[in-house]
Amino acid sequence: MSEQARARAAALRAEIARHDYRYYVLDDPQIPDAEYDRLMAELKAIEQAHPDLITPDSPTQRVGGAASAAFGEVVHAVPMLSLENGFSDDDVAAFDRRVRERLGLAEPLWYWAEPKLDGLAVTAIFRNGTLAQAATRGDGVRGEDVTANLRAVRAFPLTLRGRAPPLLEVRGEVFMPIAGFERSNREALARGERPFVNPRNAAAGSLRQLDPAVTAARPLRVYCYGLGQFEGWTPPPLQSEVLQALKEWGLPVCPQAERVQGVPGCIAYYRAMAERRARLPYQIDGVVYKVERLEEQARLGFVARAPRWALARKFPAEEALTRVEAIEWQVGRTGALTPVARLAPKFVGGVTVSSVTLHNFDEVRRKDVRVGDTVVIRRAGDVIPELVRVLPERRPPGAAPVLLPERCPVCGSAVLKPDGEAVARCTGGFSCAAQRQEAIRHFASRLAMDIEGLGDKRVEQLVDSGLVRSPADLYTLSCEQLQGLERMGARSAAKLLRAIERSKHTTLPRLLYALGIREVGETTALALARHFGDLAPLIEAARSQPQRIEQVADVGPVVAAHLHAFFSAAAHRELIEKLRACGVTWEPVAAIRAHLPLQGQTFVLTGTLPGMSRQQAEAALSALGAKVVGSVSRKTHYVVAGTEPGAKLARARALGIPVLEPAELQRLLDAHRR
Ligand code: 9MJ
Repeated sequence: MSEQARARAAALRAEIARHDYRYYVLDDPQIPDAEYDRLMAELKAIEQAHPDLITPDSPTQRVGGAASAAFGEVVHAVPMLSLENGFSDDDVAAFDRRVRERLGLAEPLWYWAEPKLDGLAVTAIFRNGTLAQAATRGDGVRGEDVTANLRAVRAFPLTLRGRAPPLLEVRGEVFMPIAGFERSNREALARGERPFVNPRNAAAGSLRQLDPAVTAARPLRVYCYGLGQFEGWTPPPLQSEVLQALKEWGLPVCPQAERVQGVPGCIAYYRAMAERRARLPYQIDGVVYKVERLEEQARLGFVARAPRWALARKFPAEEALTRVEAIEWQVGRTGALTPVARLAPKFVGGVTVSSVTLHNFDEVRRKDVRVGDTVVIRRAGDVIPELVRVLPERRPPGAAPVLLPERCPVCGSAVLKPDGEAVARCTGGFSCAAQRQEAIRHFASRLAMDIEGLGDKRVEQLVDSGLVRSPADLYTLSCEQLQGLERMGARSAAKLLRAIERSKHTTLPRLLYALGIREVGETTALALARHFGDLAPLIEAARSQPQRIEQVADVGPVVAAHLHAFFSAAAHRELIEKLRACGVTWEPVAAIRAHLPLQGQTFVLTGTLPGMSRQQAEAALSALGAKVVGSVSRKTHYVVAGTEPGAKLARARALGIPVLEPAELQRLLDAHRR
């Protein structure tokens, strides 16, 4: 009986594989689905009765094992290249010219032209004819191991037919045909789940499933279009013949590919596919041309990440008309006001677009977008949708130009847009809910109040819990309040409170910088502190005579305007009073000046400093009183040499000037922090 069962199971497997091949590769099914299902049921029954007869490549074993927690990493033996893009007939002609020049050929070349599928690139390794490993493209060098998931795709073979090479790696695109995409979405909606945005996302999302059973349930297809590594085989001379060989081994290839000659052939193929595009069963975003002869492909090689022997001619981004229903202003973490056009929802480029960013007020003016306007919108592939232009002839009467709001839509503070800047900002800072978290993170940062342990996550927690609405609230936090937070035990609460306590004694430049006033970085804060000596005279000048601020070295009207706006807000002056009331103190600047540790020392920087920009290094040194100059002379006290130092290092050596390594500079700065 068992021998009989073994033979029947083998026969069923072969028959099922043959029907898969006829269906997915030849697109010529021989039996109705019900008959196929009957074969599968019979095989399952035999395997259930005789589990020892189960083979790994049995079609019943496409989904095996449990869902994994993460994808492993795969290093591609042959990098997975991307494609150079072209957008016009001229780009195609230029590509063809470059190729023929490199090859030294005058006569027209043959190309293999194929649709450019919009899915997810994968690579699959067959060892001795059995699917052994599959991976995504990733960054082209390393991808994710999706072996279990590709095995679950019925349209892709587990074993190759005929006499396949002992090692064969094929590359192709996993995609979801439009009919399957629409069916999946109808089913998702019926279950109350969210539908996929487009077939491309559907394919990528379905293959990158930690549970292969989910992948198995999705109507995915694969078309192979190229090779990775192989052994024990000499490929035929032409790309089209390679694909024919893949097809004979049972791998699905795109049936709409063709051999074309020269630029006219390429352009005719593009036009024909553009015309057929809407009727194709799958989504494409262009066509791909590949030099037919493999030997010529090898001679051409590749540049950066794309082969010189291929070009993707992309379809133009799809455009559509819709109406602007409103223009809203969003306030970002840094207070930048971004105008957003709300649109009558429109399906374009594979997604429904219902809003587009207008970037900034200048852009609104330049395009003269108004509420009620009919506008052209555009979206290509992955790209975010954009508003191309307004159709002025369709403007409704009375549509008024958009005005920049005078008040922040979130907090009601004044909005400031300095002359010559494109971005308008809310001046609310800490008092604006949109900016609170970022403002407090900056306040606590190392070069500001330097509160150790108060990073992004903690600040988010403190703000979200409502415990901290302004920096002054940090100084009234209690141990009990902190311990009420997630992942915060008694010890870490006490540690954080100690760090907050330590930050109370600070310096004027640090405090000024911590306030997060636009354009007031560490260097400007230091210059302001030195000029005004204390906060009160600076506030006084900022409020009543901002032009006086422009007398400070390196400070111009923009900084003066920001200081004016900041200190004109009562909330900010109250904040400073609260900080003072909570015990925050700062040394008067005259006192700092008297004992600046590097006063009178001259530094020269050369090369790249790891982990620190040149500006940061200069600011840190000048905060300690040092002068940073551009060239080495006998008067230079120290030269700091990073990686790849210039001639300055040689000159320092010649003059016998001490040279510091980056680590030594860091130690020096750390020793004098605050
Ligand atoms: C797509 N996406 O359809 C290539 N592709 O060739 C086709 N992608 C490709 N070829 C080399 N048809 C790198 C990528």
